Amino acid sequence: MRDAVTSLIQNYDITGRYLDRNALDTLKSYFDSGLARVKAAGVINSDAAAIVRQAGSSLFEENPELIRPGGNAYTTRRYAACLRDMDYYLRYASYALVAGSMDVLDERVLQGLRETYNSLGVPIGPTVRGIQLMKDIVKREVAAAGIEVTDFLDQPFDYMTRELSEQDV
Ligand SMILES: CCC1=C(C)/C(=C/C2=NC(=C\c3[nH]c(/C=C4\NC(=O)[C@H](C)[C@H]4CC)c(C)c3CCC(=O)O)/C(CCC(=O)O)=C2C)NC1=O
Repeated sequence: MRDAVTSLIQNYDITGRYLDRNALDTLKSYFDSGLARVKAAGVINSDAAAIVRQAGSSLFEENPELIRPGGNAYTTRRYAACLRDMDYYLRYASYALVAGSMDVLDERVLQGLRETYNSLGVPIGPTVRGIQLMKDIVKREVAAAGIEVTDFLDQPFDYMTRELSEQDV
């Protein structure tokens, strides 16, 4: 599992280069946003259960067929599995925010996920919508906490969305 710094060092080491202007700019921007990343993870941590619950309610309001007979989140077990998945996405998003790298998402969350979902009939569209709803809530809460540098917030949520939605060619 890599973070912004180890990824960069690995890339430069492969070709035996010193850290050039580009590398230093990348590092500077990561460290400049460091405290804000940590604070954002703190906001997520302090309200994770409510974020998941709220995003889940909105998702089922928008897509009531999911929790009706025949829906993938119908029955208490599958409903709980769905919210548990949302909780995974939120927790790993908070790790990726702090790491400044999406590597943890590739390694721990996304690998084989689409295949698993396809085999269980878990619909990707609404899953992605759930991830986006959590993103919106997190952005609101982070802004409300007065954290200023926040352009990194979308990244992990949008990354998971993109990777999950990607079509096989
Ligand atoms: C940390 C990385 C990680 C992820 C991401 C993960 C996902 C994951 N979600 C699963 C199931 C599931 N996932 C869902 C999710 C949903 N159904 C819907 O209709 C909604 C759109 C959506 C919620 C937003 C459901 C309902 C199941 C159970 C499906 C079944 O057993 O029939 C399964 C199958 C095994 C199980 O039930 O536990 C996995 C592996 N597991 C992991 O270890």
